[in-house]
Amino acid sequence: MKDARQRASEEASELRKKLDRANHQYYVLDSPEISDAEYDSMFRRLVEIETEFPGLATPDSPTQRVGGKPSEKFETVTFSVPMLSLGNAFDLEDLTAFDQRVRKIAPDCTYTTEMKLDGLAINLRYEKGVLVWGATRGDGNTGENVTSNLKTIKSIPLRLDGDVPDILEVRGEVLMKEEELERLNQERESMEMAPFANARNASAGSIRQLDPKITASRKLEFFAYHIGECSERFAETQTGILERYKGYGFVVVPEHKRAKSIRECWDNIQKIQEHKENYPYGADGVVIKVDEVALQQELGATSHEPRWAIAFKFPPEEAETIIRDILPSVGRTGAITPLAVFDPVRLEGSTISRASLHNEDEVKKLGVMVGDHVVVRKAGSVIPEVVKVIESKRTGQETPFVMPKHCPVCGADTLREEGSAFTRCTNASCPAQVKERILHFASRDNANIDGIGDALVGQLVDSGIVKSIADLYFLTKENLLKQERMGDKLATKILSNIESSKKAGLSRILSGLGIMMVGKVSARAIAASFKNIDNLMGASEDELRIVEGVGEKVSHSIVVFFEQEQNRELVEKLRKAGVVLSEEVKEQPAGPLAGQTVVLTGVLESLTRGEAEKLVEDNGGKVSSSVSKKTSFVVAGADAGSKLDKARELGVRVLTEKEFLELLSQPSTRQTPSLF
Ligand code: 0OX
Repeated sequence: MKDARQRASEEASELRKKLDRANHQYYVLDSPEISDAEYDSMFRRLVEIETEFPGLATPDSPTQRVGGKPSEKFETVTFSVPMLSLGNAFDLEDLTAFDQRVRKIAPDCTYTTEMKLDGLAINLRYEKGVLVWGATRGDGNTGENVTSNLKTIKSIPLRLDGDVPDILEVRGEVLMKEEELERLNQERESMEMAPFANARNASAGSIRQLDPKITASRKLEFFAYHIGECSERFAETQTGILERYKGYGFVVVPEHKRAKSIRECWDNIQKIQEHKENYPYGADGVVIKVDEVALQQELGATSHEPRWAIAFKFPPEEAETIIRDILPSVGRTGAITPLAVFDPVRLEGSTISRASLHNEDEVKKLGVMVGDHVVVRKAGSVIPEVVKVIESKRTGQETPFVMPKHCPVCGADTLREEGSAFTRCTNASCPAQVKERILHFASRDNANIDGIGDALVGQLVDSGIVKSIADLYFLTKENLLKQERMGDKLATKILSNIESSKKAGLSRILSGLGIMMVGKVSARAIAASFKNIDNLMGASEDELRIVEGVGEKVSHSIVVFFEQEQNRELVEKLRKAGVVLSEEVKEQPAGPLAGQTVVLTGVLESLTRGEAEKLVEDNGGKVSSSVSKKTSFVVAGADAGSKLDKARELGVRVLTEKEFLELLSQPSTRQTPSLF
C-alpha cells in the first residue's frame, strides 16, 4: 500500500503538470482552458502539499513563482559564452555594407529579420530541463543572478519537457506592454514616486527588485531569441532555434521571417515599421541575422558584437510642441542650465515636457525663445532634446531667454568665467547646489545610500537640518520622522543605510565629493595610489599627475578643492562621523605584468576583449582605455585605429596578440609601483 507521502508526491506532480499547462495556455497561447477559480484551487492544494511535505517542493514547481525571500544583493554569475550586444545600422547603406562584409565570408547565406524588443536581455540556464538560474546581461561576461524574480514571470517555463539538451541557455528579452507601463506609472504617481521613463527602465527596475513579490506584481513577459551555452548542436538555423523554443513553450521574438537578400530584409523592415505603432510592446528596431548557425560561427564576433547580426534602429520619433518657459536650473557645481518647458508630447512610449538646453551658447545656437514652435525628440531614445525651431510659425510675440544675473534659488551673483560655457551661482552654500551635491554623494556609484532621494533631500536642506554632505552622518531618527511621508520603519532603514555607507571606502567617497573632473574611474585610481585622504590632501599637482589618467586639469582641480577651508572642514566632519577615508589595500596579484598598464585595441583573433582584460588583470597588470606615456604597452589587433597611432607617436611598445600571449608565459622582474 502506498504511504501518504507517496500519494502526496504523485498528486503534487499531477497538479504541477496541470498548472504548467494552464499557465502556458493563459500566458503564452492567450487561450485559457480552465477558470481562474479552478487554477486557484489547484494552486492552493499544491501549496498545502508542499507545506505538509517540504521535501516534495521542487525548484520548478509553479509555487516557486510567487517569490521567495528578498535578497540582500544579487550574486553575480559568469557566462561561459559571453552575452554579446549588436552593432547598429541606420539606413540601407549601412545594411548594404553589412551584407558585403557578410558575403565575403558567407556568399550564399540566408538572413532572418525579427523585431528588436527594447527590454532587458536575460540568460536562462536549464540543466537537464530544469531552470537552474537566470541572469541579466551585466557587462556581457558577468551578470546579476535574478532567478527568484525571473521565476515570477509566467511565460518563462520552469521545466522543459521532451528532448532537451543537458545544458541549454535560452537568451531573450524581458519587458512589459506599454499599457502596463502606463498603469504602473499611474500607480507610482499616486504614491508620489517618479514615473519610469520607458518600458525598458520599468522592466529593468522590476527585475532588479530585491523583493520578488514586487517583481511578481508587474506584468513582465519573456521573449526568446538566442542561445548561449548548449551541450549539443541545438539547431541548424536561427529559425530552427526559435521553432524548437516554441516547442518548449517559450514565446519567441515576434515578426521573425527569412529573407534571401538584404533587399528582402529591407522590405521586411519597411513592413514592420509601418505597423509598429499597433504593436503592444516597445520595439526600437529590427535585428537582421544570418540564418545558418554554421555560417554564424564562421563569421564569428568582434570583442563585443557578432559579425553575423546587426540591429537596424528605427529613426527617432519627432514631435512638434510649444515652448512655454525656459527656466534657469542650478546644478551641483552651481552651473545654471536653461531648461525648456513645453506642452507635453508622447514620444517613443513616454510623455515628455522638459528638455535641457545645456547652456547659454546652445540656446543662442538653436535660436529658441519662449513661445516658439519647436521639434523635439529623444536623443538615443532616452534624453529629451529640442532639435529645431519652426521659424515659419513665429508670431513676433516670442521672448528670448536671458541668463539671470542673480541665482534664481539663493539670489547670489552669477558669474560666467572666461573660456567657460557655463554661468554659475557663486554661492557654494546655495541650497540648490547643496541638494544636488548631497544627491550626487548618496547616489549608487558613490556612497550608495538608498532612500536619500530628491524629495527627502529637498526637505532636509530646506529645513536647515542638512547643510553639507557630512550632516547626513549626524541625522537622528527624530530629524527624519519630522519629514513628510516618513515612518519609523523607513527612518530606521535610511539610518542603517547611512551607517553602512561609512564603509564605502575612499574611492567612492572621493567621487561622491563632486570634485570637478574627478569621476568614478579617476577616483578609483587616485584612491589606489594615495591609500588615504591625508596622503591625498597633502599631495602636490606633480605628485597627483603620477597617477594613471590624472592630467594637468584634474590634478589642479583636486589641489584647489582641498585648499578650500570649507572642503577641509567637510573632510574633518566626515572623519569625526566615522566615515572610512582610506582604501583597503588590495594585494596586486603577482605575475609577468605586475605594475604594468596595458591598452587593448582593435579586434583580437583568439581572445574576446573580456578574456584579454581578465588575462592582463590575472597576471598582475592593469587595463587602461587610453594611451599615454605611462602605458607599458599596447596590444593591437585587426583594424586598430587612433590608439595605435597614439602609441606609435609616443613611442609606446606595440605587441601583436601572439606576442602578448608569449609574454605571459615568461617570468617577470618588474615590481608594482606604489606611492605609499
Ligand atoms: C532584441 C534582440 C536582441 C543577441 C546576440 C547576438 C544576436 N532586443 O529583440 N539581440 C538579438 O540577437 C543578438 N536578437 C534580438 N531579437
